[in-house]
Amino acid sequence: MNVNRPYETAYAGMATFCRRPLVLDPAELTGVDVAILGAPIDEYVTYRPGARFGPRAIRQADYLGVMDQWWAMDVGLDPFDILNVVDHGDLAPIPGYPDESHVELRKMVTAVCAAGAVPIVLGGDHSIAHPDVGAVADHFSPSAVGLIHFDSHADDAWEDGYRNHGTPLRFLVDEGSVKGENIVQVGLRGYWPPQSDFEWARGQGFRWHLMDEIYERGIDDVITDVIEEMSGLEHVFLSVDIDVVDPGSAPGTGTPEPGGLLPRELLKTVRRLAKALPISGMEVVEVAPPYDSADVTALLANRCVLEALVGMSLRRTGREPVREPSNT
Ligand SMILES: [Mn+2]
Repeated sequence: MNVNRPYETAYAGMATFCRRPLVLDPAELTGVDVAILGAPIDEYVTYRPGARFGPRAIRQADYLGVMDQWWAMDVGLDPFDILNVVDHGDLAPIPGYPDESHVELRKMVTAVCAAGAVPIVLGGDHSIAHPDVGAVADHFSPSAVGLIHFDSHADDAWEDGYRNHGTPLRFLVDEGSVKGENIVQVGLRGYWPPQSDFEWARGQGFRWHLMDEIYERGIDDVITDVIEEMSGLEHVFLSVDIDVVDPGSAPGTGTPEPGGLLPRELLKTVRRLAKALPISGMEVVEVAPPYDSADVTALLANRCVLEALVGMSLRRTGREPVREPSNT
């Protein structure tokens, strides 16, 4: 037994995302394909706080630790064999000053884009979509960025002009970062926002797929439409509010709305979208560990990022998914 071997277990040592190398200096991101960073801020929630603890929980929600190979058995590849993925650490939040934190986050995401890497941001409340998507849109301007938004809430509310986690899409459209016609929303349900906000969004050219439509048609057909709706765009940002998933499966979130997606539907969908579309940025937000149970929400967010990496790997290699053959 070699007692000097390095930490290999998931419960020992420091947790970066899937034990990827920690690269804090943006100057060292050259050659990196994907940089994962945390945005531990939640001052802009309208109900229960706690998403500031999301990034740490998502990194820690991993029982595998150090492995030579992350074999995606449903697909037939190891994403870390194909993509150079690093953990870029966390935004240093300024507690109580979310606007200042947003400014710093925007700089951080901009630096990742400038290095040629795809930023994947672990939230944090959903107000961070404004700096996250805004930075990516600015970087690629004048080329348009499309936004696929998974959420139970539309997050494009007017709210008398106030910023909160229900208004980032309004800010993005009003400032011209993303055109309404390049936004597609998936999984909306419940009782918020009010009809006037849907009227505004319709006028801006937003498209959306309510949960009721997904029940009736099935997720795969709806996502085929989403891919079509994003066609022609060279850059797509994937924004995943974990509350798009049913709170029975993702209770660790601040504003749960019953009747959502199944975890497997979200995971398969994210993989499919990342294969089909040019993902230039992503965020997984609203994981609030204080309301979680047995880490299931944090683990789902962790795997959501992992499936995006698998999809991006398929796209990079031009491969079709090949399942590990059954041995029956
Ligand atoms: Mn949201």
